[in-house]
Amino acid sequence: MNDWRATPHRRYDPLLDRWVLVSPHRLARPWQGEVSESPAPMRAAYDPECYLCPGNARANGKRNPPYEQTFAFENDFAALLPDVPDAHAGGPLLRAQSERGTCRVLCFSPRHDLDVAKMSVPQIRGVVDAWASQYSQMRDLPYVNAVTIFENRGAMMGASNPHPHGQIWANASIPNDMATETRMLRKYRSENAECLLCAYAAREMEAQERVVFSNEHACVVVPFWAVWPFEALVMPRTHMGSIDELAGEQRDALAEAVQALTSRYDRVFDTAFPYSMGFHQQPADGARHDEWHLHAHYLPPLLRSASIRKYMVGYELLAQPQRDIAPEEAAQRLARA
Ligand code: H2U
Ligand code: ZN
Repeated sequence: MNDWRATPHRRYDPLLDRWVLVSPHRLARPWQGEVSESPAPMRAAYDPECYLCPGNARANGKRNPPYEQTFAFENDFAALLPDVPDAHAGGPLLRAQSERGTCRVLCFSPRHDLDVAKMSVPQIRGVVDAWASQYSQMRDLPYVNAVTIFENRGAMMGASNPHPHGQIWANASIPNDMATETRMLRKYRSENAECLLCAYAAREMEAQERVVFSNEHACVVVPFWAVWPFEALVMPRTHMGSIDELAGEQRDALAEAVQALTSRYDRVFDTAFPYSMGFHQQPADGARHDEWHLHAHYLPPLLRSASIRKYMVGYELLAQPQRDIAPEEAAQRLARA
């Protein structure tokens, strides 16, 4: 049997229909880039300068209410706008079309210092409820066919403010990854008469090799085809297409899974682990999507320490994703953390 942990190989990502190059032997290479890390400064529970703290003025002068749990507002610098004239440019080479949409910001907590990784499960449950209600509201906007819920954590991932918050973008066209996953989930279902992620979750639960955490209704794995060193996939263990479909105890279970994963992340390198995370869910285009299985991807860049990250550069940008540490090794480090 081939030793997948020691030899270069490639793994197939059945959700995005692409290959990932895995080079687990490479972590032994010499590294002179390490920089010593000073611990992140402690943050106050309230920052009078923060544009997301309760009662404060935002960059455009609007004032936040004195919110006590979560708070959602229309992004003042939204990438998508609801009122844009319909326009197309045709031809095989210079194609373009206008795009309608709306963007919101969701503050997870009134506390400036309370990251998801430090929240209690009931507090994260409040965030899950806010994600679900924002999802339902934005999905029902007349021009919306896709809703993307995400969080950028940490300056390394481009977060503009340390106050715990995420974003939700809703737009008229189906984004690339949602389109690819829809195609792949549909194909798998028609060829195998079962859901790709129901089958995958069951398979991982049986093998236990890449499971980071699980409870009755949710599981967290480092996917077999992970690209980022400590990438994780969070899945409800029941088949459903979108986050609003989660029943009460499934929401608690998801909150517990998010807590288990993010707190482990912070322990791996004893730092506020940066990541981008987001939910993939069925297109909100009014069609039936029995093939769709809600899931969240966590994509953290750190590789060896609080300051040494994986770069997606030459080969990754120009050929295909590549990783060093084996997904099984990453899963075990996270499970143990
Ligand atoms: P990020 O940290 O992931 O960039 O999200 C913060 C968002 O908050 C960002 O999209 C918005 C920015 O446009 N924002 C406001 O809507 N109002 C403000 O006063 C500042 C930032
Ligand atoms: Zn704040």
